[in-house]
Amino acid sequence: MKTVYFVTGNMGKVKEAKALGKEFNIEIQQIEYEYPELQSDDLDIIAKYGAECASRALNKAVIVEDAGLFISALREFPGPYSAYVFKTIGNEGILQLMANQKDRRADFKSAVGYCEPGGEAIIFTGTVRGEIAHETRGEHGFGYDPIFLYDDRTFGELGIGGKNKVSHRYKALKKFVEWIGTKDI
Ligand code: ITT
Repeated sequence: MKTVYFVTGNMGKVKEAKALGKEFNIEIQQIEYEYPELQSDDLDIIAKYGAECASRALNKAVIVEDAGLFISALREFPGPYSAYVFKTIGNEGILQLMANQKDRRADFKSAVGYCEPGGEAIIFTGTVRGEIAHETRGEHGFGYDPIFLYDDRTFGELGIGGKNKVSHRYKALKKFVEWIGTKDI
């Protein structure tokens, strides 16, 4: 079985990646290492730089992932600043910003960067369209999951099984594992 090293401090991401790994017969192992995060509006650029730094520092082939919530009515806020905004204003803050908004469309986006030491990163992306709920719902997941409505349920209500069928992260990681499956690594 192939082993893929996922550099992240986010256990929610690790659980989802491990569930996908089971499905595709790939072992996902977490490495906790804080690689530098570029300031950019573009998740691909952040993931590319992060994967290159992490693989060089750890001298290993690794993946990193950068993800974010892009809300249409807020002109794509919080986007690449999603981690910081979650830590500061959180879901309640987003619900307040959206209180009088009719347009509730939002996208979760994911960019997975794979890099071998000294090499250039390859990027795999995934997006899921949903809506911002009017209140938090559900106990599963992490981050913005309780306010992200997919059809009539939030990701917080869906749990990993349901979320992994449709999520941004699942789509990006699936592209990656399908690609790595064809490589002799
Ligand atoms: P690492 O960088 O260590 O992987 P992180 O939590 O800092 O972990 P990001 O920089 O990608 O990850 O931050 C994205 C933030 O966006 C994350 O902290 C969550 O608050 C939110 N987010 C991303 N994907 C999400 C998802 O699937 N469900 C809910 N919130 C998500």
